[in-house]
Parts: sequence; structure tokens; C-alpha cells
Amino acid sequence: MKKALITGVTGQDGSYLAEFLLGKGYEVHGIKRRASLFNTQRVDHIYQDPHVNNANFKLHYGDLTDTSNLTRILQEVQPDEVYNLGAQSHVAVSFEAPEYTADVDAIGTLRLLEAIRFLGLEKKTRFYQASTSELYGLVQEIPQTETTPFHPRSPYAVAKMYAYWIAVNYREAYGMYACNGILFNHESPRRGETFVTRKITRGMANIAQGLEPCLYMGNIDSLRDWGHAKDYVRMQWMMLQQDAPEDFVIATGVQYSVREFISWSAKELGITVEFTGEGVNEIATVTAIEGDNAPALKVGDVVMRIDPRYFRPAEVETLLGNPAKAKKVLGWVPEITAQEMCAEMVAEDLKAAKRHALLKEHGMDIPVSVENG
Ligand code: NDP
Ligand code: GDR
Repeated sequence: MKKALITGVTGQDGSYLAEFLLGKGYEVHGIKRRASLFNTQRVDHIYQDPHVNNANFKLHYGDLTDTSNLTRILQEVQPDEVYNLGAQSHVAVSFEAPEYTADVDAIGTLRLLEAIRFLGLEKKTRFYQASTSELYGLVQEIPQTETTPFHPRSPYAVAKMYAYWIAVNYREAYGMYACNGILFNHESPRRGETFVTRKITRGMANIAQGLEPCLYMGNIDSLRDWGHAKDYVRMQWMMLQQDAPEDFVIATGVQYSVREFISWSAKELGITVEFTGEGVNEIATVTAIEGDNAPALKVGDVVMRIDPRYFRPAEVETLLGNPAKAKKVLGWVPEITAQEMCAEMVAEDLKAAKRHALLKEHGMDIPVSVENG
């Protein structure tokens, strides 16, 4: 039975990857952080009681900032594959916490690689690094490929650039099987609530059900190449099954604007919106409503406004990946389109909003968290 260790197992990708590897018959170990509240919601459905025999999903407390902890876990698990998905992964937050982001995302990667080497596992353990399209930042070429030059635009992207190169360096210097997946944005119903797609699908569902008044957005001209996390974790595993380690761009090859994503999300709820005004004065107004998913709305209501608080000190305006190498070498093709993914996300967020609205109707007015990002 192969053993995998996943950092960031409680995150969006970590949860899908753990499911995927369990389905492949792996013994899966994950690192979770200590938190003052439960933080395992995304993996609770695959939790296995450690008191029963043959549990093959195991969680370890740990942190990418803690070298001795990482070394101990690696020594105990002796994994065949390490997936380094753990990160302070929010670009806007990285401007507020640049040093912490560097510690976790850059030096955390070094800590893991060095621990693998220190334990003499460099010829046994294969290493996947969660690299990112944010490396391209101020894009030098459209679409972006494995050879497009990098120009990172945030403390997050700069930290991930270190992680990218240290993985390449350990491959070249010590012959480690280490590779980078340069993944473009990928989303799902499990996406963190402060990333733009989930902020929109959850926000629109809440607005339709009367739980929130309006969405406040940043740069809605921004263009992204959005895929589904389920398709992308499959690719992470495929990258570690090749004869030789290589780096791959993972993307759909199609891009849309944030504004389009808002329109799709509204449409899934039966709402048509019109965008008027310019710059910080742009708004989205309801022009038609079909069906009964939006009882709290009427034609003329404003459901989106711009709040400059969500503009970033340096923006990545456009990202579009060319996944030709992944298609050719690995035979990988994304199966879920951005529109299908949006529909799935809205459907899940609408279910939650309806449950919430029902409780409210019966006098149980639990506040909706509107911590934005
Ligand atoms: P999430 O933010 O959903 O998950 C991040 C995970 O990292 C969480 O499990 C989080 O734990 C954990 N983590 C955060 N800080 C630490 C730390 N100090 N020590 C250990 N673990 C930590 O990210 P995604 O699942 O979306 O992304 C997975 C990886 O892929 C990340 O590295 C991200 O930067 C990268 N990436 C993501 C893309 C995307 O579009 N989703 C695209 C390209 C790259 P907790 O749950 O406790 O917060
Ligand atoms: P990104 O994702 O920065 O690309 O990083 P995010 O969804 O946060 O932003 C995408 C684009 O939307 C614009 N935007 C807003 N973003 C947020 N979060 N909130 C808003 O209100 C808002 N309004 C407009 C942003 O400015 C941006 O242009 C994600 C993360 O998962 C990274 O970890 C990963 O490496 C990259 O994708 C690829």
C-alpha cells in the first residue's frame, strides 16, 4: 500500500486529493493545524475512527513553520509521495502578512525538502509542489506556458517563486523526484469563502434569500482561467506517476472576467443583472427574476457595488494558461467547464442559504458571516 503525506489537507485541494488517493488505495496522512475551533469540515466525511483497525486516513498536528514537527512526521510516516499544498494562499492577505506568507509558503517548502533529505528519503519520496499561475503576474506572453517568464506581483507570488525554484533545485542538486504543478485558479463548492468565485456564489445566494444586502467587490475587470479543483487534483497525482519529474501548467485554456462570473451566478438563481456606471461607481442592478430562488429581491434592486478596499496594491489583471504539455505528456484534459462549476457552486450555496433563511423565519436568527476578502 502506497503512503502519501498531504500538507494543507484541510484546504480545498487537500480534501479532494485525500478523497482521490483513498480511492486509489493509498494510506493517506494529512497535516492539520491546531485551531481554537474545529477546522476539519472539508475532510470530516472521510474521517476514520483511529480506534478501528486498518484506518487508512490519518491526521497529524503540524505546521509548515515548525521544522522539528515536519521532520518527526516524515520520519514516522516514511511517505512514498508528499503533496505540499499547505500555504497562506490568499493573495490580498499576503500584502497584509507578507513575512508570515514567506515563512509558510517559501521557507515551509524548504523545510519539507530539507527534512526529506535529512532523513535520507530523497530517493524514495516523490514531492509535489503547489505552484501557481500567480508566478506569471505581470504577464509576458499570452497564453502562459511552462517557459513563460515569471513576474510575481504579490508577497504570495514572490514566496511561491522561491518554493518553485527550491523544488527545481532539489531535483537538480540531489536527484529528487520533485515537480511543480503550475496551477491556474481552480474552484469548487469547497472553495474558501473569501476567494472571488465563492464570495460571489455564496453572496448572491445569501442576497437572493434576504440574508445579505449587497455584494461589495474589487476589480471585476480581472480575467481568470478557472477550472474545477476535482480535475486539478487528479493531475497532481498523475505528475508523480511519471518516469521522470517535470513541471506542468494546469489550466483550461479559456478565460472569463469576474463580471461574467457574477452574471452566471445570478442567472443560476433566475436573476438577470445589468452592469451600469464606471470604475468605483459601477453597480449591478436586477432587471428580471424568474422562478422562486430569490424571494428577497425585486427588479431594480442593486446587488453589487464596488468597494476600493478590495483593490490590490498590485493586481494580476489577466491569466490564461496553455495546458498543451499536460495534454500531450499526461493525457490530461479538464472535464468540468467554468460554467458547470459555477452552477454546482451556486446550487450548494443556495441550499445553505435556504436552510439559513428557514431558521431565520422560525426565530433562530444566526448571523451570517460576511468576513470578506
Ligand atoms: P486553501 O487555502 O483552501 O488551503 C490551504 C491549506 O494550507 C489549509 O489546509 C490550511 O490550513 C493550510 N495551511 C495554512 N497555513 C499553514 C501552515 N502554516 N502550516 C500548515 N498548513 C497550513 O488552498 P487551496 O486548497 O485552494 O490551494 C492548495 C495549494 O495550492 C496552496 O498552496 C495554494 O497556494 C496553491 N494554489 C491554489 C490554487 C487555487 O486556485 N486554488 C491555484 C494555484 C496554486 P487551515 O485549514 O488550518 O487554514
Ligand atoms: P487569486 O484569486 O488572487 O487569483 O488567487 P481570487 O479569487 O482571490 O481573485 C481573483 C481575481 O478576482 C479579483 N477580485 C476579487 N478577489 C477577491 N478575493 N475578492 C473580491 O472582492 C474581488 N473583486 C475582484 C481579484 O483582484 C483577482 O484579480 C487564487 C488563490 O487560490 C491563489 O492561492 C492561487 O495561487 C491563484 O488563485 C492561482
